[in-house]
Amino acid sequence: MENNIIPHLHKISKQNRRILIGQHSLVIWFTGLSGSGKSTLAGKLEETLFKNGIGTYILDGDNVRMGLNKDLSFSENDRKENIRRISEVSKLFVDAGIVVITAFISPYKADRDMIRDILDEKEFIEIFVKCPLEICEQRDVKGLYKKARNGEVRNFTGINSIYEEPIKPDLVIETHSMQIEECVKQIYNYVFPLIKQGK
Ligand code: ADX
Repeated sequence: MENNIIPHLHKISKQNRRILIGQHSLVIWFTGLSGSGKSTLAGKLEETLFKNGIGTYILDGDNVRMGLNKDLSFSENDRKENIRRISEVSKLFVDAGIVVITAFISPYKADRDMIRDILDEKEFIEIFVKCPLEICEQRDVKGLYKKARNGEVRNFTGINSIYEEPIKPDLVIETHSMQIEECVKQIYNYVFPLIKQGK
C-alpha cells in the first residue's frame, strides 16, 4: 500500500533500553473466560515481579475499555479491534523495555496468533487461565453471567459468544484447582528467568 509514510529510525534502540533497565522486555498474555482469574493473577504477578526489581505495566480489559477502547463493543469485529490495538500498545511497551502483563478474554485464536506474529521471538508468553464455565458462572464476581442468562447482556463469552481455547499455550493455569499463591508462583518461576536472561 502506498501511504508515503517512512519510519524514522531513532538512535536509542530497544536493546539499549533493555540494557539500561536490566531486563528482557516481553508480553505476558493472559487469556481465559470472564471470571477465570486473569486480572487477579495479573495483579499478584505484577506485585511479585515488582518486589524482585522488574519494571512492569498491566493492560486490563475492563480498564482499557474505559479509555483507549471505549468506542468498542463486544461484537466479533470490535473484539478483534480491541486486541489489535492492545497488541500494538504492548509492542510499544516492549520497545520501551517494559514487561507487559495483559488480562483480556481475547477469545479468538487468530487474534492471539497475530500478537505473537507482530512481536519478535521470545517476546510473547501465552498463559491460558483455565477454569470451567460453571465455576466462572458460580463466582460471577460482576453479576454479568446472571445478566447474560437473563438476556440483559448480549454476546457474552461462554454463554452466547465463543471462546476458542489455546492449542499450545506456554502455560496452563487451572485457577479452580490451585490456590492463587501457587498459581502465581508457577507463573513467576516460568517468566522470571526469561525476563532476567532473555532465554
Ligand atoms: S475481549 O473479548 O474483547 O478480549 P475484554 O477482556 O476486553 O474482552 O473485556 C472483558 C470484560 O468486559 C469482562 O471481564 C466483563 O467484565 C466485561 N464484559 C461486558 N460485556 C461483555 C460481553 N458481552 N462478553 C464478555 N465480557 C463482557
